[in-house]
Amino acid sequence: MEATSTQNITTIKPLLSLEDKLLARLESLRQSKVKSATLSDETSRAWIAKNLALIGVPSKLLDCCVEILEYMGDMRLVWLHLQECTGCSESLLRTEEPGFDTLIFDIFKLHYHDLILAASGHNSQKVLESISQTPYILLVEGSVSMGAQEQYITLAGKSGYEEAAHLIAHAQAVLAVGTCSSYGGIQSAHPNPTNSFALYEVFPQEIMHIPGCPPSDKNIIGNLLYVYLLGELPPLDELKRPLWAYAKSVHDLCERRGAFLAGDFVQSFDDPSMAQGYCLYKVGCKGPYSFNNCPKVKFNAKTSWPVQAGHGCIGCSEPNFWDNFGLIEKPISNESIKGFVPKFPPRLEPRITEVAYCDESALLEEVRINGGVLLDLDSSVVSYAVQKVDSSVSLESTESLEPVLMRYELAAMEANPALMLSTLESKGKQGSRLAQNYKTYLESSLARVRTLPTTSHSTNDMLAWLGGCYGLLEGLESLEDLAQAGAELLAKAEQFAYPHISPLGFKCKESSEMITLDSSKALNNMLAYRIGGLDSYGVCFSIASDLGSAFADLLLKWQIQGSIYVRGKMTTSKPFMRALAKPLHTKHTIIIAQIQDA
Ligand code: FSX
Ligand code: SF4
Ligand code: F3S
Repeated sequence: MEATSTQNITTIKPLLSLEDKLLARLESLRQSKVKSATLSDETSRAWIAKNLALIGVPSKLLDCCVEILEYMGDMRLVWLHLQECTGCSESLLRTEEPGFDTLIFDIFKLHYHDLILAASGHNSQKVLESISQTPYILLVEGSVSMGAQEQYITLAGKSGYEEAAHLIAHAQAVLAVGTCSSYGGIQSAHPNPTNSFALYEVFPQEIMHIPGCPPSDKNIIGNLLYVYLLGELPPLDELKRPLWAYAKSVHDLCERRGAFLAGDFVQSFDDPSMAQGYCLYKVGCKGPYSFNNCPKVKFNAKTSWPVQAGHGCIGCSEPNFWDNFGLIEKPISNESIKGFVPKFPPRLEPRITEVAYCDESALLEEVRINGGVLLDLDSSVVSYAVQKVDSSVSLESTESLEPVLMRYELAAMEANPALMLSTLESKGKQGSRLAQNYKTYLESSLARVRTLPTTSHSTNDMLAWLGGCYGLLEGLESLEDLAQAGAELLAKAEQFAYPHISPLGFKCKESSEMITLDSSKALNNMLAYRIGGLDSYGVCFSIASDLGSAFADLLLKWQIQGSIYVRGKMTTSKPFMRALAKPLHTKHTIIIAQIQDA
């Protein structure tokens, strides 16, 4: 076993660092090309240095990068307009330091862009046609009409589809600029009268997405710079967005995040607290569900961004955002989906096998011998198999390979909502402010929580603890049947009409045979979302999903081998199981274990 893993390490080629890649690329350019630009002036160097920081290239590589760009001086850019509002071009035009002119004449050479081209008519068409002799990178703004509607967008007599197909086929790289070309945008929103599509739905070539309606100039330029420097696309997420710009949510980076966590929400657009930096979730901000770096890079020469200007994020860089995020100025809720025709991607339904065992010890022996984990959420025990490694035994010996079972118990958690609330109040300024807002805005829940006894109700029964959370959110008459309240929470989670999970931040932490579900951050978040107007269905859905992710993260950290057996009432919750399976199902078989008495 040990010997094999060592062999694997030596046969895997280590991934090249960004630095190695850049140095290797410069070397190969030196051997294959001559320089076709000079960028050693201070303005160009300062600009390049600033934008290297944006895409994560260390500043010590400035000279190397300047030289690469000098070799790339013969590369041309073609910007094709299909169905769009020209907002993406407008966004780029407002770039600063250096101005747009330096950008398109010195650093990148813009060959064709019909909005700013001096030529028009036949002459502009000739400019576009002349590109066939030169290497070029294609940027496409706008979606493409297809079928009987193909002629809804034409350029010099050709359909948008024909022109795009020709240019995409011969480009060195294709960048979809804006949400329209990336995901269809407003044109393909219901009822899509021009039968328009995103580029990736029509063309087979690899296309990188720079979504946003519009995207910031920084995200357009940064990605172009990356492609010029590295000669390849940057690392992308599953929606083909570059991670350097789209890995974090708008909410993660937002300057009003502190107000969100304190439960301080702008109540309406004429509310003076808008200017005090209160959070815009209640007036519709979709920042928690939108992945983009707007708070960091901003727009219009870094002047501002939507939330700074006083309007919530509308999710403009997410697929089908016009149809999928409910009402623009209200939080998503089951109520708001009425009358909408959303285009949600199909939910991942993990392939789950059900297996019956006559007793628990038989299943545990199975896990021990064949590897795997038993997540027993009813008895709150997690058991998993590991290879026993004894360093005193030689590697050739098979004795050291006997697997053993590790056993962790879930630490008890406080399930009395009245005590959860008093803990919150004692958690610093932000916690007490949140508790205060809870009292103001969730008055009816509070009234019922106040009638509960203040004795501790500590439990490691997951469902009972969820019952306590539900009590805190919605109020609870008594502590007698917490498990019933927990089941209600899971039932509500099932009914949420949207796929958007409001991130809460549960974490599983391990220490000497115990697992502690760290819920301190998650409890604050769930209350903040509820105070901010996310409906009860949405909060319950997020709790079940986030818990599933927390357990998945634990298993990922343990690097479990083999099948994942899950047992208990939580397995009936689809949101929980989906989130648990999402990061695990490609490597593991997920099995619901039914254990009967022998
Ligand atoms: Fe407009 Fe661009 Fe939106 Fe689309 O931006 S700002 S409609 S993403 O293609 O022009
Ligand atoms: Fe910012 Fe919107 Fe998140 Fe509030 S909900 S913190 S305004 S991103
Ligand atoms: Fe768009 Fe939201 Fe940024 S609306 S511009 S992704 S803040």
